[in-house]
Amino acid sequence: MANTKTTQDYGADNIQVLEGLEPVRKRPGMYIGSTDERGLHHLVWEIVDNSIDEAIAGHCNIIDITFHSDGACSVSDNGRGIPTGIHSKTGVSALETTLTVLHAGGKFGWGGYKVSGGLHGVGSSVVNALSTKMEAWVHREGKIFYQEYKQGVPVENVKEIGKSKITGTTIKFYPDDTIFKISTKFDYKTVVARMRQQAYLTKGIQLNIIDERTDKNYKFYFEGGIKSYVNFLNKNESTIGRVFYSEKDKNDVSVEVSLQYNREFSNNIIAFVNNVHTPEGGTHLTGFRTGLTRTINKYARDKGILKEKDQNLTNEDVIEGMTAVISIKLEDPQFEGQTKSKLGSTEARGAVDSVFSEKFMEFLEEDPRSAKSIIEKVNLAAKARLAARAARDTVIRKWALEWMTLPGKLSDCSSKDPSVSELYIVEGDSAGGSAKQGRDREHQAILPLRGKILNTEQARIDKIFANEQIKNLIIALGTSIGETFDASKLRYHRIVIMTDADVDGAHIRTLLLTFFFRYMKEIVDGGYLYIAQPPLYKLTKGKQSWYVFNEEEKVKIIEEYAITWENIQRYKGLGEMNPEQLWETTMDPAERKMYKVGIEDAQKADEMFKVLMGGEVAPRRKFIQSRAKSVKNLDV
Ligand code: 0RA
Repeated sequence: MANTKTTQDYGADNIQVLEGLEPVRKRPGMYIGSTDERGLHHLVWEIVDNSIDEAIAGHCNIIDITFHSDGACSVSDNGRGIPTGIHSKTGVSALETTLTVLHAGGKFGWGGYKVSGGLHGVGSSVVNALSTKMEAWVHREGKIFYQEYKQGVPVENVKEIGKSKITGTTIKFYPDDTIFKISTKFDYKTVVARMRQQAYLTKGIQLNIIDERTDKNYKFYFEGGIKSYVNFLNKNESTIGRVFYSEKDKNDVSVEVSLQYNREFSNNIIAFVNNVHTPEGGTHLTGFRTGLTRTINKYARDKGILKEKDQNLTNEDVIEGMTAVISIKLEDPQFEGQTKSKLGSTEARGAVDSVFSEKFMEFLEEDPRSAKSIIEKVNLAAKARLAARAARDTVIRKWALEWMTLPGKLSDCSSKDPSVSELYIVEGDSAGGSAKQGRDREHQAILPLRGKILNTEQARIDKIFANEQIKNLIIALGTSIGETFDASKLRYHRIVIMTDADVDGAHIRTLLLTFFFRYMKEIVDGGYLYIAQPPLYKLTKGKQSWYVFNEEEKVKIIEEYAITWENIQRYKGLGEMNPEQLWETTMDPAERKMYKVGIEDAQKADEMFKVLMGGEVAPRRKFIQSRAKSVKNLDV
């Protein structure tokens, strides 16, 4: 095998760098994370990232990603073409080396580079190893070079197959179904979403997705790069001031920042290192926050808006309602934290702080209208913060005694062990009554909610504290809220939202979800939140009866047992069920169906909540109109 030959022929000092591909096939998860659909798509990202690197280096501006009808994926770029000359260390062509040798680190002696894919850049050789077949075409020096591989092993040497007037690289691969047992089918939507993000992050690049299996295609090109990204993120918001954008290198760190304020209270700051999202933040984000806070304070003070010496805007004030994208590129980034997605490189902090502060101050000076509305916005946030703190202190003081006692509405369970305790949040007093009688008293607590709870997307924290329904809920949960929130004090590890299967029920459920998303996200992240699934119908035939949970099931049973319509009982609300029925169908752990609430796509959920619950009416109307038909199934 070519790989074995390399290590033997070129000495021990190369062994650390060069390794055969056998370990990749033995333990694919170690290289691509998993062998499910995620891992499968990882192969595409890996190959595309290499072409994007060529674009970042300034040598390529078009990348085609094609899904062929025979199951292959190919990626073509118009870069310089991977060198096909003999690599001095391995004695084989650079092309073959790139595609057959596992890179330790990812940097290569022949002038290769690796900027993108900081977290997953394992190299094209890994993709090759996990493919039944791979083919490479290189247009370079007026010629076309070609090589084919099977499971990572070259079929023959690189050969010349023709002449060419262009330059570029095409890699085509067939994922191995003995490795990707679940599926080898690439998902168009997943690829489109990823390529959209990559296109934003690489200004001026054109990404074409061509799906020959379905004849669909998609083109991405954003002249503005991350500025276009900020516009996209703010598309449903009422914005404040113009979009800020800057780009500059400092001490070998390339820094790109774009931002714009809107009227929301929350912020949406997304950071990338070498085109990889860093949800845990890190030094680049710290640099941005410090620079932002200092610059706005200085500007406001210089302009006489902040008068008293000790009056200062906090970071919390200046990021309220901010949409920002921070994208930095640096060589050899260091990551830390649990998921290794928090940037630790110290040089990033200073570089982002200094580049951003300088350019943002220029922006404020040169665009006084934007500056004025931004300062007004952050000043308002500061005022609200002080007022909210005062109000909260008063409320908390008033509550201090109440915190000790559980709300009278709550029918608690006898177990004090959170891991086996459940809290049912039930719509209305009558359903609450049934649930209370039907429940397992040892493990199930019932909290009835009367009427509508507060729309927490629009309300400030002081209002939330004053709302009776929410107050009961917070006390029952035991965690407190806001700065004093403590997930370890949670009294129930299953919190079940149980509402009627009608529009009102859906509304209350959405309000509760909004509350948890906004103020107790850890409860969602921790997997503690559930939605109960009460039956829609009860079907009876003679002495037999069935509870059914959806229309399909209903039709099936009706046809099977020839049930007549007069028999069919539709539950309009939970209150119509007696305690035994409620227990049997919805609360008995052995029989019930529940949906676990998770944040599959936090950004999407956030957008959805904003559209549905936020202050802007137009996007909500648009959303509801566009979904009018499917709104019945609005299960968030
Ligand atoms: C290093 C050097 C050169 C080209 C590339 C890398 C390269 C790699 C990939 C991977 C996918 N597409 C690519 N395109 C180019 C050539 C250096 C030179 O010509 O001087």
